[in-house]
Amino acid sequence: MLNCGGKTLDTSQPQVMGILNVTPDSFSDGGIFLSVESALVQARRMVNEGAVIIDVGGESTRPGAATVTAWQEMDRVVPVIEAIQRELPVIISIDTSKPDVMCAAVAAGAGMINDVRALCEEGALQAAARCTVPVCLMHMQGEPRSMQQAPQYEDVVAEVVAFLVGRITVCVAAGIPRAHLIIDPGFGFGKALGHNLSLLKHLDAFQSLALPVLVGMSRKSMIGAALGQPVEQRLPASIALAALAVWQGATIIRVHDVQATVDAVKMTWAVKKQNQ
Ligand code: YH5
Repeated sequence: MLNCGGKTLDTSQPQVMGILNVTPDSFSDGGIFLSVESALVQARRMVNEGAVIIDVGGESTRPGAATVTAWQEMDRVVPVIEAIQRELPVIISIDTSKPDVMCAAVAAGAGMINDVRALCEEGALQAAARCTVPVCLMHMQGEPRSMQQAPQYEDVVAEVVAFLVGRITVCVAAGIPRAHLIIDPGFGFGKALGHNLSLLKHLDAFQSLALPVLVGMSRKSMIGAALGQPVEQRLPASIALAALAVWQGATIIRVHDVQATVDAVKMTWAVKKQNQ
């Protein structure tokens, strides 16, 4: 059980996290009210479909995406977090690397920090320690702008595990309880197809850290690279990847398509827990 700012997350069985992007390109209209309303509609739907966590992100990490200031990011995510917190019985995760956004989001009701930069930004470690909510530490090689240019590893699994071990040590030294940490190999973040496949094939290696494992593979380019499919045709493959992750011990599955993933996760879990 994880205490996510007053709401409990049961980590003894796999859970689905729904993705809620609140970057301007995810809305046709720029108006604040309209974007909060449409974010709420999406969040409601994901909760009805079985999402236990909603991951709210206001910064695009796509290669080539515009950089945003902390103020811009807060303007986008805080009203959405407040609205979800008011209405829905769900844990809200804030997908950010910026210390000021972490604090503002947690003050608005977020119960988890999801940082693709693993609290490496200036001040993020201290901010997260003061927030006292669970933190997901993700591995990335390089920076979003250039990470996919020439990802290189000698042994991708060992290197990602070693990076996370190092970040866990740094977090604990900064006052974040080990029991508040979640780890993520960072599928697609500075990884070629073979690296992503190795990480999934050996995902059980992350169990050695004895922390909940979060994975995000939904609709990602690794599927495009393996199958040659455009993003709108990646649901069946995303489901297969989610099932394989659960089979190997993943606890939180971050996805766009909640309903289909919840079914796949429940079924995989039923087989995994079957004792005979
Ligand atoms: C993650 O893995 N990923 S944002 C490209 C796509 C589809 C999806 C075009 N935040 C993760 O979801 N946080 C993101 O295909 C994340 N783990 C954690 N913890 C990228 C994304 C995406 C990118």
